[in-house]
Amino acid sequence: MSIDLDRGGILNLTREFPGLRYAGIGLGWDLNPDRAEEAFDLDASVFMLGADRQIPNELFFVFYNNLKSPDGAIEHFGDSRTGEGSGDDESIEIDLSRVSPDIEEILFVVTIHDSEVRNQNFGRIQNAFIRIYDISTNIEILRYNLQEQFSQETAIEFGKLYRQSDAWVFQALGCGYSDRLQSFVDRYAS
Ligand SMILES: [Ca+2]
Ligand SMILES: [Ca+2]
Repeated sequence: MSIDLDRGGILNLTREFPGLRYAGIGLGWDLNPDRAEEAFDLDASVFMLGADRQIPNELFFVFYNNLKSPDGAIEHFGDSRTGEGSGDDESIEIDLSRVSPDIEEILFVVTIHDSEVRNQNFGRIQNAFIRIYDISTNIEILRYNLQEQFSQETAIEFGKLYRQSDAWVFQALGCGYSDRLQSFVDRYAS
């Protein structure tokens, strides 16, 4: 049965699911119905961080223009331009066995494309979630529905995977920022 996490909640994936190798990360969101006519494009991105919380090089920043990490561990599937539908809007696949040993943390961020130009923020988004499923069985392992009310935020860290001894642990984050994607690149590639 899938485990529901609240903000800040953690789950030790390796301990609870020892056989897990291919993890699917599904991220979803919907527009508030009253603004559904508007062009509103959310993008999921992944930062693979070393012990210094920096990406080893720019290729460890996986997003719509760099769909695979250089260690072959992560592949980003699809760029939903609308968020239509209740299932995953964007998804990422991870082969946990192939993550570079230099990588200590895998951070999942969702940003609003052209938020400044379009004057958009997460106040108009509802039903946001991140979930993890086992790709080999298609069974959902955990889900974090972002219950928090966001308003001015234009970027949200949905969650992260991090190493703890020999295990991978997931933490639900739900941390909002008034940032563009470039601000995250600046922060994690300084
Ligand atoms: Ca998108
Ligand atoms: Ca959706």
